[in-house]
Amino acid sequence: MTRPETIVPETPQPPYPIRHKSQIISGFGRGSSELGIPTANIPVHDELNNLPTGIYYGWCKIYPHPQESDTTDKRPDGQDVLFNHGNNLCKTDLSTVWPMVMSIGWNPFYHNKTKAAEIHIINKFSSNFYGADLEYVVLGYIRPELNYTTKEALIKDIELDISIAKDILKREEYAKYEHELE
Ligand code: RBF
Ligand code: MG
Repeated sequence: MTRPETIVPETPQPPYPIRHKSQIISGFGRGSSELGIPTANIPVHDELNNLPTGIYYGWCKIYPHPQESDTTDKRPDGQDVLFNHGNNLCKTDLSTVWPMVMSIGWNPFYHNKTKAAEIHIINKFSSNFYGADLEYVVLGYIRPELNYTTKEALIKDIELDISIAKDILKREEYAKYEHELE
């Protein structure tokens, strides 16, 4: 399938806005290391599970998880991940409402066996924040999940998603939802 054109309504249409707060869980660890596009994985709760698989846009905010000490968790492949629960983030990282893109689905390029929901925050952070809480509001749909013949083609499409999301979120009718998370 070739990438279909993104249709953007004047204002977010039902079922959007979809707003939630979830704790970041460990993913496959590929976003950062393989694609250079880190994603915060979150549980696929019912409201996300009911959406068509694909790529979405919206706003999000990070909160340190109310827990003082670091812990470790295991990735699906058994590798250990350090959970700092967002305690290392600076004031600006925590007070900003960030633009985001979200992927919900099976990652056909990687043949995942379970459905994942992942948020890429459009900003360069100096460290990770596994175990922190993410509050997010999903405002619309960009495109379906696609398969690719190369990793570079997947990265190129994700970069286009990011640029589309940034443009949409600048529009007044979409920008105003930023204040719902403040
Ligand atoms: N994976 C796919 O297999 N196909 C896609 O079309 C696809 N689109 C994505 C779009 C965005 C904005 C993001 C953040 C991720 C996307 N992914 C896609 C998921 C990607 O494969 C995943 O983030 C990494 O494998 C890390 O888990
Ligand atoms: Mg991830």
